[in-house]
Amino acid sequence: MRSKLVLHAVDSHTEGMPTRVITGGVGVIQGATMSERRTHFMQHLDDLRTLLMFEPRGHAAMSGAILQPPTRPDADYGVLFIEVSGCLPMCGHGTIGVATVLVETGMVPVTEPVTRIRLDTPAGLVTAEVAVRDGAAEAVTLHMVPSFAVGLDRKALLPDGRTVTYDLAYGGNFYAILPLEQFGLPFDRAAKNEILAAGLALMHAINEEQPPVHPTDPTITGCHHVHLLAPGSTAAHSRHAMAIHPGWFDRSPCGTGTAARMAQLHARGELALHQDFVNESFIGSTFTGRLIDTAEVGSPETGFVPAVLPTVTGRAWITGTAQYLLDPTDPFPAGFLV
Ligand code: PYC
Repeated sequence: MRSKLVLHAVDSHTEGMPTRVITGGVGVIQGATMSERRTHFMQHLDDLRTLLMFEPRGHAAMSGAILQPPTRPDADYGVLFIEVSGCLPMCGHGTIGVATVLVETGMVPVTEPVTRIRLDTPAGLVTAEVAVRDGAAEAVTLHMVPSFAVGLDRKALLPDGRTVTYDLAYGGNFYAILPLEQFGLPFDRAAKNEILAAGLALMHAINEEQPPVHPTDPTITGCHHVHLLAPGSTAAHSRHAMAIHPGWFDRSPCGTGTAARMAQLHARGELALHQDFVNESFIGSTFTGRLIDTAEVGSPETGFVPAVLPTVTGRAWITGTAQYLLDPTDPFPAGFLV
C-alpha cells in the first residue's frame, strides 16, 4: 500500500446529512484567522477538499469539516467547512457533527450533563453545548453567529420570464427564502429535479443582479442556498427543501438556514425572542431553534443592521472512522463528479 497522504477521519451524520470530520493529516493552514485560512485553503489547497468530498471517496451531496488549532484564545478548536460546493463560512449541521465527534472520541474534556466547546469558524465564534449522558452526545445546541434579514419582498426575474418574490437573510450563509408554491411545484421528493432547478435559477438571478456581501467580512458573499417553503409552514413549524449550489439538497434541516429563517421571521414580526421554532428538512428530520437576544452587525464605516442571536439544537451520530489515502498512481487525485 503506497500513499502520498493519510487523512484521518471520523464520519458522522447530523439528522441525515453527512459530516466527514478530518481529525488529522492536513497540518495547520496558513492564516491569522479562520476566515483567512478559508481563503488560503480555497486558493491553494482546494484539491484536498475535492479529494475528500467528490467521488470516489465522497459523493455529490458530501460535506465535511477539517479540525484546526484555533486562531483566537477564547476557542478550543478551529473548524474549516468543506463541501461539494466549496468552503462555507459556517455550517450548522457540520458543527453539530464536529461537537459530537469531539465529545465521543474524547478530543475535549467531557463533563456531564453539558460539555461546552467553543469553535472558531470562518464566520465567527460558535459555542456548542453538548448534552452528554453516559459518555454519549445526545443533542447539541449551537449559539449561532449574529443573523439578520437583508431584505424582505425582493423581486427576481427568472430566465423563463416569471418574477418571484423572496426574502433574503443571513444565518452564517445567505439564504433566499420563499414559498415553493410560487414555482407551481408540489412539496414532494418525486418533483426533486424541478424543485432543484427552480432553486438554482433563483440563486443565479440573485447573484447576477446583486450578490449579497456580509457587512464586516467581504469574503462572505453570494447567495448559494434557496430555502423553499412547504405549504402550511408557520413561524412555529416550518418544512422546506433546501436547494444548494451547484445542485444538491441539504438532507438535514440546515443549521445556518434555520438561523436565517428565524431572522427573517423576526424581521417580519412573526417570531418573538424565546419561542421555539421547529424546522423540518426535505427528509422529515428536525432542528429546534430559538432567538435568545437581539444584536447589531456592522461597523462605523459600513453602518449597523439589526440582528438576532439564534440557537439551533440537533443531533448527530458517528457512522465510522477511516484513513483516506492517495496512491501516487491514482488517476483522480482531486476526485471527480459525474
Ligand atoms: O447546516 O448550515 C447547515 C448547512 C449548510 C449547508 C448544508 N448544511
